[in-house]
Amino acid sequence: MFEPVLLKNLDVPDGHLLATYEAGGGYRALAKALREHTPDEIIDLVKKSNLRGRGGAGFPTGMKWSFVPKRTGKPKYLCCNADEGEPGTFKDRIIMERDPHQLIEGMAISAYAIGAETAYVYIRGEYTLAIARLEQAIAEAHAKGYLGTRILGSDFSFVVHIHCGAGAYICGEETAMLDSLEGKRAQPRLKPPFPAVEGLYASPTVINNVETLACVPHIVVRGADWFRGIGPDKSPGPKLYCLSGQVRKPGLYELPMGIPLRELVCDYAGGPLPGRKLKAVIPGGVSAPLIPERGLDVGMDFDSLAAAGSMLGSAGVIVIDDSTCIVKVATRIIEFFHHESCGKCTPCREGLNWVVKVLRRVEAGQGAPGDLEQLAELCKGIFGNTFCALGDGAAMGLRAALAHFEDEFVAHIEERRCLFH
Ligand code: L3W
Repeated sequence: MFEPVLLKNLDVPDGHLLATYEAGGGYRALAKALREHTPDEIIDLVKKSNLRGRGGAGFPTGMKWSFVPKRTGKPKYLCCNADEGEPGTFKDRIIMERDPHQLIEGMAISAYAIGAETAYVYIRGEYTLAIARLEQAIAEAHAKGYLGTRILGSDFSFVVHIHCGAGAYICGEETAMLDSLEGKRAQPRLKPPFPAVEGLYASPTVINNVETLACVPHIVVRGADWFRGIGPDKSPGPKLYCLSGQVRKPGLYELPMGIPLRELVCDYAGGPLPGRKLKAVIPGGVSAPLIPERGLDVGMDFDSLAAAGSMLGSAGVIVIDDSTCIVKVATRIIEFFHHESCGKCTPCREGLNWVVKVLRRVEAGQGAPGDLEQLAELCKGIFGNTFCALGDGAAMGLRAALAHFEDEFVAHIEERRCLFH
């Protein structure tokens, strides 16, 4: 049995309150970091732990922190990406609702490491309970001296502000999020420069996901070796998996990184609904290409999933059974990306518009010979040609659906109907 780390307070009554958090050892990591370690030592510790970003891309956290220039004369910022707009993803919401101090402590230690005195939590506006709980937790932490000036008697001062999003998926893309924080329309920026060098208000800015930051206090208290001992060495740690779709026991599961996808879906989440068979699984939010049933013996970690042609992404695991038409799944997903495209770059704005038109007619049984070739051509025009990962995610997902379930697309075109409805 895996002992939960990030979700250890999930079922503790009043787990969101400071008193409960302190009773479970909360804020000892911050005290230890400030008393026993220099900022550089914390960066080295996080590097040694091999912690990788839990927002989607899996970039090494300690390395990202080390890119922040030391002496620029500019303020440095920490931004917590709590936008969590990826369909099928709800892990960060649970951390913020049930254990907000875990995040605040992680942010304080991370800010100390990179030399930031100000942080923003960019939180999805629909997350009303999480917003209320975070606001309450920030006020409690201030009152107790875990936030504010000269924290715990040290030279380190740090404040956290909450900024609520207004419902745009693109704000989860880190540079669009920075534009939104600056009061502009959210559109991705060209990288480089990366935010670590030139981010919020053109100052060095580290952007980390909620779950990533929540790992930091545990690494400080229990050590880098402990963290690396959980799951694959290059992609270690406790991991939150969001299970949804056509599965018996949907919900949030904390298990080691690297657990086989089949075990996660069939053993932990109970497998397909009664009388149904597994058809495919989307392992990491709709930006991650689907994996057909025969490919489910793959580890749920960044490298194993990349080698299998998909990605861990946000670990939003969406289960699809044999009652579902993949043409319909692909059309709904591309409609989502098309709707959420910010429109800044042409391949994404025009390409997805075109893809949606073709997919809708194929889905409706009005497709024409050549439509599948056209879809493949459009994916080629989008992939790798956009400012941000939105267009790539859409193209990769559609390519996987076409590659693994071409027969369903062909049937829609040739028989002029859906075989499932
Ligand atoms: C400094 C370098 N920094 C890379 C940083 C970069 C970013 C991170 C990953 O996201 C996935 C996709 C989406 N110097 C650097 C450097 N960085 N090289 O490392 O960068 P990258 O470019 O590999 O990926 P990305 O485009 O940031 C792609 C998903 O992330 N996504 C994330 C959303 C997250 C949330 C959330 O946390 N709540 O919504 C957005 O597009 O799906 O899977 O930090 O700056 N040489």
